[in-house]
Amino acid sequence: MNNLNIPELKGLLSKPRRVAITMHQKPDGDAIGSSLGLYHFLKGEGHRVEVVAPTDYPDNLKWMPGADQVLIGPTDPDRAKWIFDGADVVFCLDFNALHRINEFGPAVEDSMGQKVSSMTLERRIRSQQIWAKRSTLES
Ligand SMILES: [Mn+2]
Repeated sequence: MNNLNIPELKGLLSKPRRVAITMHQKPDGDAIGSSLGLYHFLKGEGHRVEVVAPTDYPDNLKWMPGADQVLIGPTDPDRAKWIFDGADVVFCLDFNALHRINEFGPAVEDSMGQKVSSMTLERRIRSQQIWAKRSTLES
């Protein structure tokens, strides 16, 4: 979904951006928690941030700070698509195949914004750590 490395991502976020954050359908604690954590962090950094859930999620996750700001996509699909369409960056958290966001997959795919998948980043970070460990062992 994305080929950004960490320095490139930092570069992209080095000025205020319009950021959309989304997660897999039927969001669980991982998906909502990571999305809201990133939402608060990026807002603190001066970005304009919107969180779109592809479906509703359990009430017992709605205590999280910022949960009232999450747009449940199917309640206003036009607004959800408008958010993806206008985003400079679309963070895709806790999934890596666009069919997992149901009818919003094409809107994310067609967005001119840079797509960033948390799973790809995790893999990249992990391989960098392995690489760092290996070079430490070899030196
Ligand atoms: Mn999950």
